[in-house]
Amino acid sequence: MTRPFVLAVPLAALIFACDPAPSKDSGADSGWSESDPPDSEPPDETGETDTPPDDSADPDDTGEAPQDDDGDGVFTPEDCDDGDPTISPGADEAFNGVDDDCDGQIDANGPWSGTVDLDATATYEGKRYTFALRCPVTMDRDTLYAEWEVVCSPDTDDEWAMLLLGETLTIAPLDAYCWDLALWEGALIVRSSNGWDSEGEGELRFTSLSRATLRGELRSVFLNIDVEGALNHD
Ligand SMILES: [Ca+2]
Ligand SMILES: [Ca+2]
Ligand SMILES: [Ca+2]
Repeated sequence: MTRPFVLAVPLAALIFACDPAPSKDSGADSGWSESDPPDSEPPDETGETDTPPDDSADPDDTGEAPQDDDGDGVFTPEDCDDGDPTISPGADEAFNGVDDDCDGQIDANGPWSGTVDLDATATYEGKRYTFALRCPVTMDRDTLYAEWEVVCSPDTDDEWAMLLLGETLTIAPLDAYCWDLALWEGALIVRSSNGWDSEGEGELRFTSLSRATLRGELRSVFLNIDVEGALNHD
């Protein structure tokens, strides 16, 4: 009785060592494993307790947690530059080529408008004629590019204005590129609807993020023009 029983133990141990998985299908020997003294615990419970710890590590990877790496008190994504504490919503916008207040606009880009006063003196056949006009200005600024235009409409009842200036007098920069964030300087062109044009010098200075001043002058043998006025950010 005792010898066959002792020999069965090492054979069963070899089967489990070579093939650990198929414990379910070894039902032919189940009568032996349940009655054997060393296997006192139920086999089903020991197999299931190994899996739960693996599931607890993964689930919270998809959401991005708000961060405030630059310590300015504004968290992402509201902070449009979380590497610079001087940039956040509510910060002061400055002429620096950067969107400081996270409003999507660099400095004071976008549309501007205003008016300039134009004083023109024309010399024609030995006589001097003076004209004073108030002209609208429009500008579209994109950081270092400020495309602006002054369109003057002289009095159509003034025959000398119609003859010397034309119905429309347009003033614009020849090159609208600003080399300085707060200043444009360069040549401007004055065009008349009468068919003539002439060049002068101009300056557009951004005195603040909401205001700019425009000055221009044209000096020729027959016509002197001074332009001065202001634009405001729309
Ligand atoms: Ca921040
Ligand atoms: Ca920031
Ligand atoms: Ca800025």
